[in-house]
Amino acid sequence: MRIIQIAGFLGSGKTTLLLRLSRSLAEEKGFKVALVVNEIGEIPVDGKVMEESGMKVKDIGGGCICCEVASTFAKTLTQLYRDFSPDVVLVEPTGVALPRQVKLAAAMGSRGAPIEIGPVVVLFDATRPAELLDMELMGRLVTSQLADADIVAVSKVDVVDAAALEAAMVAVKEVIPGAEFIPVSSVTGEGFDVLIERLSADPASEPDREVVGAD
Ligand SMILES: Nc1nc2c(ncn2[C@@H]2O[C@H](COP(=O)(O)OP(=O)(O)OP(=O)(O)O)[C@@H](O)[C@H]2O)c(=O)[nH]1
Ligand SMILES: [Mg+2]
Repeated sequence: MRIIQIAGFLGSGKTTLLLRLSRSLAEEKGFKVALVVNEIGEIPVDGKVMEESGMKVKDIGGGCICCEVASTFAKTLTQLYRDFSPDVVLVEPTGVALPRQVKLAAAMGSRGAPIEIGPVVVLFDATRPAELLDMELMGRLVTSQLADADIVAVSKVDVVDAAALEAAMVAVKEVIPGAEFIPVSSVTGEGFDVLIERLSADPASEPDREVVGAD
C-alpha cells in the first residue's frame, strides 16, 4: 500500500490536484485509490461522490496528522488496508504540516499494514513565489516543506507565463538546489502524465525508497 503525500502550503492547490490525480490513477493505471484528507480546506472533498467512483475517502480532523492526531492517522491507514486494501493512498496534510513528520506518522501504521512510503509531492504555487519564500513571512515553513519533497510540483501554471514559471523555479532552486520539478495545472491537466508516471513507477527502480511494514 503506497502512501503518496500531496503536501504544500495553504492554498497551493493540494485538494484540486488530489481529486484530479486520484481519478487519473484509477482510470489510467487501474489502481485502487484511497484518499486521506486532514483538514477542511477551501475545496471540500465530497466523499460520497468519490466513493461512487470506487474510491475510499477518510477525513481526519481535530489536529494535524503529523503531531496531535498522528496515531489516528496511523490507525486510519491500518483500517483502510483491512477494509479496502488500496494500492495507493493519497494523503493531503494541512498546509502547515512538515512532510517528514507525516512520513513518520504513516510509518507507525506499518504494524498493521504493509506500508510503502512513496514519493512526497510538495506543491509550490507559481503565482506567488516571492511571498511564499519571504523569510519574514512564511518562507521558513515553505522552505522546510520543499526540503522534504521528492517532487516539487509547481502548481497553477495555467495562470502564469513562461517567464514567471521560470522565475518561480529559479527561486525554489536558490533554497533547494537539487529540487526535481514538475510544472502542473489541475485545470488543464498539464504535467499530469509526467506526474502519474513518476508516482506509479516501480519502487524497485528507486533503490532509496523506504519500504516498511507488516508481513
Ligand atoms: N488556475 C488554477 N487554480 C487552481 C489550480 N489548482 C488549484 N487552484 C485554485 O487555488 C485555490 C486553492 O486550491 P485548493 O485545491 O483548495 O488548495 P489547497 O492547497 O488544498 O488549500 P488548503 O487545503 O486550504 O491549504 C482554489 O481557488 C483553486 O480553484 C490550478 O491548477 N490552476
Ligand atoms: Mg485542501
